[in-house]
Amino acid sequence: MDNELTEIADRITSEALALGFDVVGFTQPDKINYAGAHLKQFVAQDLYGEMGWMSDTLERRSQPNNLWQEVKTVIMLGMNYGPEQNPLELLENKDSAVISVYAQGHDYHELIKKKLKHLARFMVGELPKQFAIEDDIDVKVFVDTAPVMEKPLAGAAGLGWQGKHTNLVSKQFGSWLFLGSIFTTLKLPQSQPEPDNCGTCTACLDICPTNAFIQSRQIDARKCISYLTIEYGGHIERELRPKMGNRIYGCDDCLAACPWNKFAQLSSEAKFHARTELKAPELTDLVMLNDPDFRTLFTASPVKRIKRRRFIRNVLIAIGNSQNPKYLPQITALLVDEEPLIRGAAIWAAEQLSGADEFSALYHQYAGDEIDDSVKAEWDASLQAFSGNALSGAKA
Ligand code: B12
Ligand code: SF4
Ligand code: SF4
Repeated sequence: MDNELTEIADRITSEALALGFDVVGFTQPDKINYAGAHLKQFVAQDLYGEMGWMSDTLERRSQPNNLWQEVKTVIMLGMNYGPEQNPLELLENKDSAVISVYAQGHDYHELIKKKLKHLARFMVGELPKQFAIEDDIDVKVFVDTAPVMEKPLAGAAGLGWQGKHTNLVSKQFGSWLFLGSIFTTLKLPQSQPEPDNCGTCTACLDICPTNAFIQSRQIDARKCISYLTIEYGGHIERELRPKMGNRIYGCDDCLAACPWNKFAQLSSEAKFHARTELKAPELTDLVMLNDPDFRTLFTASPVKRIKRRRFIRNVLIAIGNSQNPKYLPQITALLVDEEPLIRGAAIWAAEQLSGADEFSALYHQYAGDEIDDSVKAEWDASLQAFSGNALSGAKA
């Protein structure tokens, strides 16, 4: 019987690899009981910001059996999305934007979900024909947005270990693995978990531009640039804006700093390769995108999800960090954009790139007509920054 279960697991593995997954492992739902306590701590400390679904789904997420009572085995699958170029190199050109590696190609949710469903159909339809399985096989597939703790499960299933940056690191693929899972009622043998191979290294914690790590393996999502640029829908805190540099969608710094990336390889999935126009697009081209052009440029890309409003906010922050006054005419045009979020970011960008007289002229021309309170507050904060700096002689 045990031999047959091992054969079934091997058959699932070979099918998954044929479908394009790079790593596969098996674990049982009770192997991550420790993670539920950490998740509860994360939620209790309010580290999740506006991702309200984290507290809403807390009980279901904290243990796979709370999500689905009947699950006996969790199959964890990983796809390598290793980039061609070290993403840290792109941070140097302040006039081009950096989109995180995972979003430079095709949306992984869609692609992985399709493959997971394929594998699930194989398990339900083909396995019973090939093996003497008495009970019906039931399966559910999950990727990313579902209430599943993918990283601890992947660690338990031997795909790698949770590094100090909290993401799963693999000896073979470094930090560049997307994760997905299949829950099944079939009881299968477990894989050997991978031990923690971080040792005394702290490269990922040290590199974080916003100091988002409270300690090793504990992130304050509210400070993470990935959260700020993708999940957060408001005016980003003023102190964090300069630290964002030219990162306009997500951030890869902690991932890219990991020494285990030395064994990483370019993804074998062509759809994950960077689209040329998304590798290092010019800020000047991005900032003027209207809604239809934004949708066209980001067709099938995860970037589309944040809509033009958040996207242009992010681009304007990158422009504010460029130290290049050539953008002032474009910024000025956006001071009257219909979106308050965009007007607010345009004010901050104008503050960064103009002198006191120029800013004062903009203030007198536009601030009086502003009707949104949050944008009025941006005008006031920028004006105050000028008067504060004028006193210290820093910005005039
Ligand atoms: C919410 C979320 C985010 C949030 C929060 C990030 C985070 N680290 O939790 C934000 C928006 C910031 C984010 C950013 C990113 N994300 Co994200 N995200 C998720 C999501 C949906 C849930 C993660 C979660 O549950 N977080 C809550 C915390 C509590 O969980 P945790 O980190 O697993 O917590 C463990 C440790 O922190 C530890 N712990 C907690 N407290 C304490 C205390 C002590 C004392 C100790 C010792 C340990 C400890 O125990 C916990 C359990 O093991 C998952 C998909 C999923 N369903 O799992 C993707 C996921 C984690 N994201 C992913 C990616 C790729 C990213 C980015 C790289 C994207 C980018 N380039 O911008 C960044 C990386 C930022 C980073 N350093 O984490 C991938 C990671 C793949 C991998 N190899 O691990 C996932 C798995 C999506 C996927 N299906 O592939 N993400
Ligand atoms: S993704 Fe960037 S901002 Fe977020 S924790 Fe990592 S280095 Fe810090
Ligand atoms: S950079 Fe160092 S500490 Fe961070 S995950 Fe990689 S090995 Fe671990």
